[in-house]
Amino acid sequence: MTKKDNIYANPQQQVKDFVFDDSVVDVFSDMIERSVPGYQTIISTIGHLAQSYVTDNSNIYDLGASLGAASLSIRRNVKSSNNTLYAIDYSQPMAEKCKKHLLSYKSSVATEVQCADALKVDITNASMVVLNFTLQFIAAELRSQLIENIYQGLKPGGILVLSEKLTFPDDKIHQTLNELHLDFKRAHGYSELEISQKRTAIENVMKPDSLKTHYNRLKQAGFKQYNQWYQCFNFCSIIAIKD
Ligand code: GEK
Repeated sequence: MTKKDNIYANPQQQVKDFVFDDSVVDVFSDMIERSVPGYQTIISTIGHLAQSYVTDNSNIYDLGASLGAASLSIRRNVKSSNNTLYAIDYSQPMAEKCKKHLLSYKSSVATEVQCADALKVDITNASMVVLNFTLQFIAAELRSQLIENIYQGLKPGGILVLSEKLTFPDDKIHQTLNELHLDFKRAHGYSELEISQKRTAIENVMKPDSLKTHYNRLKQAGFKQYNQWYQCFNFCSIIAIKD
C-alpha cells in the first residue's frame, strides 16, 4: 500500500532543505504522483520507447531512479535480449528500497541497483538512458558534464529521455503555468501550508532550467536530434537521439 505524503502537513518552526531521506522514501510514490502532472503518462511512455530503442546486447541506465518506476516500465516492455539495466540513485535509503522493489518483480532483463552519484557513473554501450526528473537536482555547473557523458556513452541510434520541471522566459507564462501546477497539487489534496512549506524546502535544492537551456545543453553535448514529446503545465519530457 502506498503511504500518504503528509511530511509538510503540520507547521514546522524552521523548514529544512529537502533531502531524499527515509521519511521521503517512505511516501515517495504518493508524493511524486500528486506533485508531477503527467507522471504516469511519462512512465508508461518510457516503457513504450524502450520497446523501440533498446537493442540486443546493450545497457540501459535509469539515473536518479528513485523507487524504480521508470526501470520497471522499461523491464516490462523491452523486447530485445542480453540487456543490463543500471538503476542508479545517490540516496542510500532510496537505492535500498528501489532494489527491494525491483527485485520483487520477475524480469528477463539483468538489473543492477547501485547507490551512486549519476555524475560518476561510467556510461557505456547504452541504447537508452533515462533522466526522469533528476537533472534539476544536480548542480547547474555539472549538468553539461552529465549530458556529455550520456552522449558519449550512447550507441548510435540510442535515446536519452530527459524529463524536467521548466522555467519560462515570459513572466506571465511562467506565473500562469506555475499556478496551474499549484492547482494540480491542491486538486490532489495538498493544503496551502503543505504547498508553501514544500516550496521553501525545495527552492535551494531543485533548480529548473528553461527549455532553451536544455536544448542548448543537448546540442553542445553533440545531439543533433532532440525535441519535447510531452508537456503538462510546467513539466516536460524531451527525447534526444544520437545519430
Ligand atoms: C522516477 N526518476 O520516479 N545521482 C544520483 N541520483 C540523484 C542525484 C545524483 N547526482 N541527484 C538526485 N538524485 C524517478 C524520480 S526524483 C524526482 C526522480 C523528484 C536522485 C534523488 O535521490 C531522487 O531519488 C531522484 O534523483 C529525483 O521516475 O523527486 O522530483
